[in-house]
Amino acid sequence: HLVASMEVEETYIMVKPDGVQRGLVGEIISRFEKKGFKLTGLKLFQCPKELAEEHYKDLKSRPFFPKLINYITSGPVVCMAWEGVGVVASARKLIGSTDPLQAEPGTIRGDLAVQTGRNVVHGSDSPENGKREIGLWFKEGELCQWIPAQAPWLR
Ligand code: FUP
Repeated sequence: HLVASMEVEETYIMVKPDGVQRGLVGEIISRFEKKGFKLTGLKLFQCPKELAEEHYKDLKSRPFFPKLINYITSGPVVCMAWEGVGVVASARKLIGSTDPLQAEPGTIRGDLAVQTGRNVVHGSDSPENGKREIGLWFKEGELCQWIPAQAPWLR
């Protein structure tokens, strides 16, 4: 079990349109950088409706689905791929609960948001979805594999 828990994972993190509009991009990126995860992909992107629907396909039957798609496509988002040991679950902790009013202070949503429908950031909920979502949002040449020269402990 020790070996399994040390596995390097990748997760898809996205600053949603409200985060971009409110000028929270730098603040949100900082939280993951300071934690010690490695950025492997980053871009500002206007999401087409079809991609938003594919990304959230598991929520298709939910009543809020049309509003969710409108929200995600309402302006540019910042797409990120992050890599690290245990990054999927750790990023979810840094992000906080889906409902920002329930999210703990110290988390991104707990500190920066009040509405579930405007919760500023997305993070993959499993290593499988991390891979799936990075594949959806990034083309191959857009990702970088690198070793932090001054900080090999981030590897
Ligand atoms: P999370 O993994 O925390 O992003 O939450 P979910 O995958 O359950 O939901 C995805 C997005 O759907 C949320 F970020 C916001 C939206 N949502 C609503 O608008 N209303 C809800 O009741 C639940 C989710």
